[in-house]
Amino acid sequence: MYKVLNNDLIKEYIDGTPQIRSLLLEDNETINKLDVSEIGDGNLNFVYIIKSAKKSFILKQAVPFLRCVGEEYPLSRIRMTFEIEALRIEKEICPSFVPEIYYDSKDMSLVVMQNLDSHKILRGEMINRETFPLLSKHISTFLADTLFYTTDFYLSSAQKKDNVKKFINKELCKITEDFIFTHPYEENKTNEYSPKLDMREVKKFRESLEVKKAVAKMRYKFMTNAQALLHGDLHTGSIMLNKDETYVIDPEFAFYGPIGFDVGIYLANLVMSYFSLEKNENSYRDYVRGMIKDTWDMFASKFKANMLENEKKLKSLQWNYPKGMEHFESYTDDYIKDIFDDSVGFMACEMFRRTVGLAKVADIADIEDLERRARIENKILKCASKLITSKYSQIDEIIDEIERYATF
Ligand code: SR1
Ligand code: MG
Repeated sequence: MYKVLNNDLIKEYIDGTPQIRSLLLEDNETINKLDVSEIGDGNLNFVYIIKSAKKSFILKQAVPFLRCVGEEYPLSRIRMTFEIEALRIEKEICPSFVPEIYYDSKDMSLVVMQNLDSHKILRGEMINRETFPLLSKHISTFLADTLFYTTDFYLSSAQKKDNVKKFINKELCKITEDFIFTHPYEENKTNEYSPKLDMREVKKFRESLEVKKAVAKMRYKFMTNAQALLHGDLHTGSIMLNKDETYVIDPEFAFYGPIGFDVGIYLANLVMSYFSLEKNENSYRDYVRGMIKDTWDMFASKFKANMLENEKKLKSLQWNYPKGMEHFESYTDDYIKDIFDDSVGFMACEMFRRTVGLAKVADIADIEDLERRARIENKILKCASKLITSKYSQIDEIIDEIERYATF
């Protein structure tokens, strides 16, 4: 039966659950030998690290409300079931980028997994100006593979539809629909503005026909375009890494949606880190610019390779004629261009919501000089308005645009 755990109840729970007790303790050892601490700083769940002399693991539990708001915002615990199912699929596709799961309980809405104790959260690492030479290679592979091997291009028609049904993640999709695509563009009590933010800038994008129509289009795509199984919340707080390894965590928002959503959310978080840099941080600026470019370029070429390799294997009748592969390649290029356009649109939506919505990014929210913070936020809002209302054909144009708005 479900109950919300705390430091003491976790020990009792482990004592009564042989599958996880045996990971930590010998039969004759007492549960008091365990060290339990809550380390969660996310918006939704509670995360504990549990250590014994021999091992440690992470226990993550969903509670029946939204953690960052409190019990007055009920949220069903089913999100943990989506997280567990998504972790399993992602692990199968990308074993080296997804933590090991040791145990799960849908009744208790919890998962017990690998403690990534030699890894840190990417957002914090970027705030500390750390660099990771393998990150873009790893993340672009995670994106290209999870987002290709869950599409209709790879799965059978029936399997894809079963997956779509399995991942009808109504409540967390509604959170995204509200907090990314709705509330930031209206007067809403959940919005939060930094004290010195120029509210004229907020009014401007909220009352721009072009911006409102473009956001409405992205919202509708998010709700209807079931292309692939998305992570659904791939910001820099959902990645743990060190110089050699990269892990993607927290896929509770997983559902079948537009591929550009995962790509765009990740890129937007790099862009916001870029905007947060000080004038003299030239080399880190080059590094972040390189991350944006490499992530997109490597994602696009790996996704294309997946498409072509798979089509060759299947030799489907549709393209089985002398110029067929050439035509399929051209179709693939068009498909990837659509993903690019979507990624830019979703990137802009994430920039708006992290500036005026409830959930901020520490890269900017932790800037103590409030005048400087507001100046950066104004630039982000202007840049997001431009990105979402313009047409681009390649990533370098996006990077140039961002640079123009960041104006150091
Ligand atoms: C209101 S919940 C805020 C956000 O936390 C998660 O990480 C998602 O990004 C969600 O939109
Ligand atoms: Mg999360």
